[in-house]
Amino acid sequence: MRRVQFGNRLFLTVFTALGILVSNGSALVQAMPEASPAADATIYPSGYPSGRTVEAIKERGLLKCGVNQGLAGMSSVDTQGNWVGFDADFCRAVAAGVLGDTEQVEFVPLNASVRLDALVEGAVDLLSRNTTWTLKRDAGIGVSFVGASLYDGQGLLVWNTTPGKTVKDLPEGTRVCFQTNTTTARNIEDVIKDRSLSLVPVRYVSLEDARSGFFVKECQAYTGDRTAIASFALLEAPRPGEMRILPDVLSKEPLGPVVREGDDRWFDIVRWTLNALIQAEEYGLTRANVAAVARTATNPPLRRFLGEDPGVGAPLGLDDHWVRRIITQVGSYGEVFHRNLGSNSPLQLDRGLNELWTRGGLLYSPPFP
Ligand SMILES: N[C@@H](CCC(=O)N[C@@H](CS)C(=O)NCC(=O)O)C(=O)O
Repeated sequence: MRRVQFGNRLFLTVFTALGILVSNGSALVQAMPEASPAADATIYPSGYPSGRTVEAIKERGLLKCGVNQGLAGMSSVDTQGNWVGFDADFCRAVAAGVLGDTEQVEFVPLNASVRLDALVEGAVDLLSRNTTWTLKRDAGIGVSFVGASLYDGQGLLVWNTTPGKTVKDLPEGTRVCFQTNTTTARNIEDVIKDRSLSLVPVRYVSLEDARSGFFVKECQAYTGDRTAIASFALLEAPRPGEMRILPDVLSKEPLGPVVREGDDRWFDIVRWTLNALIQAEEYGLTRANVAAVARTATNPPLRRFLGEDPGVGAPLGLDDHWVRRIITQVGSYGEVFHRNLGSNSPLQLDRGLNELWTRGGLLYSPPFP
């Protein structure tokens, strides 16, 4: 296992300096022991070694899941105080499979700058937070992406007063606001260079500042993941009718769940949770029909998938009903998508690439046993 370079004290300092703790009762701080020279030597400050993530989750009866602090559609707190969104539902799916209940999640809100350090340091078991799978992240810093849960791409939001049909028509000197410590920042800088565009990058450390930079018209454009800017334009902007999203897709942004490197069992559980959501949709299973389908199923792989016959749990050290619980409590991939981002949500996003492979999309689960 690779040793993690981030010390406990550095971690606390970073978190404090960036002031990320908007969580329910500062859960993150409570999860961390006092910084001390002894604790500095501890790789995982929450008190468990890599390789025992599942045991630690079961002992505490809670999955610690890192999510966005507030990005409607992906993860945000609703008017009843519940975390909702596509990424939040993925946390719930993992909890349903491993712990038996979607309620057994502690949502830990994390900003762009600290999200991966938080995972490496053990403050969360899983990061499910609009995070793009890249080589540099997957191979370089002690974390592993289990797969892509949402195929996104980078886009541009502009005020209607800004002329231009696509990025290349934007007037010389157009100022573009964005958040640092994201793939967004690297991409826009690359695009400007590669296409010799005369756009002016305007960088902000916090999302709040980047957004308000755009709102108060310090910038004529804002760039980010297309899902995020759709959410931002429709649900957060004070005057949504006065802005538009350009058709450009500036990059590939495969967003996916991330785990700490060094625990293959945990990696497999999270990866196969994603596959289970996709496979459930391929079987046509929903929260509403899963019980009835299980009662009448004759197809052997489907019977095993739903725990009617044994086999789906043992390779992961789980019981044979883990997949069934996910579908009963959270639904299939399609239900999660539609509820949070698609036709049953205010965002009304198309499935696009996030359609099953059988319908021309990229979602493909390897077979179950
Ligand atoms: N997918 C990109 C961008 C992710 C990202 O953090 N986007 C920003 C802008 S929409 C965000 O969600 N910020 C929220 C925050 O920092 O609290 C990445 O992984 O770097």
